[in-house]
Amino acid sequence: MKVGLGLYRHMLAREYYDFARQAGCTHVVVHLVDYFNKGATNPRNNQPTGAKYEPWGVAGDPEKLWAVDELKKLRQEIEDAGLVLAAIENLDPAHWHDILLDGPQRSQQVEKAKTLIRCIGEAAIPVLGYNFSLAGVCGRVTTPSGRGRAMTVGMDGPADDQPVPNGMVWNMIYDLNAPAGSLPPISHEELWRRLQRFLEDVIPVAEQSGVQLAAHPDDPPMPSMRGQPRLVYQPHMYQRLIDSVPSHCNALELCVGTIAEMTEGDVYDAVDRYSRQGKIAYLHLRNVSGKVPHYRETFIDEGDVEMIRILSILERNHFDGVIIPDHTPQMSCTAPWHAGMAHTLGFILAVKAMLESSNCSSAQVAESTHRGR
Ligand SMILES: [Mn+2]
Repeated sequence: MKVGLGLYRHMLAREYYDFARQAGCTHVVVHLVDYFNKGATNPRNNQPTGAKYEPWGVAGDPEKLWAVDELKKLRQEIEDAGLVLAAIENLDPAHWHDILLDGPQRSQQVEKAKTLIRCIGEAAIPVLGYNFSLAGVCGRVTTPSGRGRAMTVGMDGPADDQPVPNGMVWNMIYDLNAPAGSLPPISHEELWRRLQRFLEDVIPVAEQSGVQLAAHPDDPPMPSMRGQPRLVYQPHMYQRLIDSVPSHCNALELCVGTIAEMTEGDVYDAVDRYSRQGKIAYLHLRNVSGKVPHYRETFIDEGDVEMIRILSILERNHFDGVIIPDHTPQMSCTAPWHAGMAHTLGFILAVKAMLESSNCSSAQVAESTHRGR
C-alpha cells in the first residue's frame, strides 16, 4: 500500500506538494473541480461542506475541458516536487450533468467524457475517480461535536425533504439561469440504468486509454436524498457496479468512512471482498461514529472502525494502491486542514510501518490489538 494526500483545486501548488512530502506521502490525488467557486457557505480550509441544502459552489466552464498540456504540466510539477500523481478525483458537473440527468445534452457530454478520459490517459494519469449521484454530498450538518469540541460533519437525522432545484446536480450549480422548479424524482432502477449506459459508453475508451474509472459510494449513504435515489448505499451494491460492466477499468474509489456509515453489512467484509477481487483503484480512509442518519465524522484514531484491522486486511490481500486520508474534523489552530491531515497521515504511516515490519506479522498485530483492549 502507498500513502497519499488528496488536494483540492486551490491547493495545487508547490507549498502543498512539499507539505504532502513532509507528512510522509509518496502520492497525491488531485481535484480539478473547484467545489468552492462562489460558494457562500463553503470555506476553503475544510472539506467542501455547504450548508444542509446549500450548494457547494458553481460548476466550471462547460466548454473548457481539461487539456492534455494542462494535465501533463500538472503531473510534471507534482513529479518535480518528488511525488506521483495517482488520480484525478471527480468530474465537473459542467461536463456531465446531462449524463447524470439523462438530459438533452447527454450524447455531447458522453463525447466530452470520452475526450477527458483520452486526455487523462495521454497525460499518463492512471485513475479517474467519480461519484454517480444526483443529490451529491448534502444533508449534513457541521457542529462542534468532535473530540475536543472539534468542528465536524455528520447527520442529525433524515434529510430527504428538500428537492434539488433545476440547474443544480451533485450539489453544484451548473446553470445559474435555470427555470424555477426542481428535479423530478426517478426510481433506483432508472439511476442504475443511467450508470450502466455511462459505463458501457466510456469503459472501452478507458481501456484504450489506460485509465481506471473509480466509483465513490454515496455519501451520506441513505437510500435517497432530496427525493432522489442513491446508487451505492449498502456495501453489496458495489458488487453490482463492478459486475455491470466487467473490466479492469471499472473499479472503485473505496471510501471506508462512507461504508462504515451504511446500515447493512460490515466494513471489514467489504474491504476484504473488494480488495481480494483487486477492484480498489484507491482508498479513502476516515473514521466515523454511528450510522446514517445519525453519525459524525471522527478523528482516525477514534470512532467505530478499527483502522489497524482495515489496514491489515488490505496488506493481507496485497492491496497495492494508494490510501489517502478522507476528511478529518477541524483542529483548533491556524491551519485546521493541515493539522487534521498530518495527524491522520501520521497514524496511517505508523500502522503501515508496523504491518511491514518483519518482526510483526499481521496476525501478531491483530492479536496484540485484541489483547490491548
Ligand atoms: Mn470519501
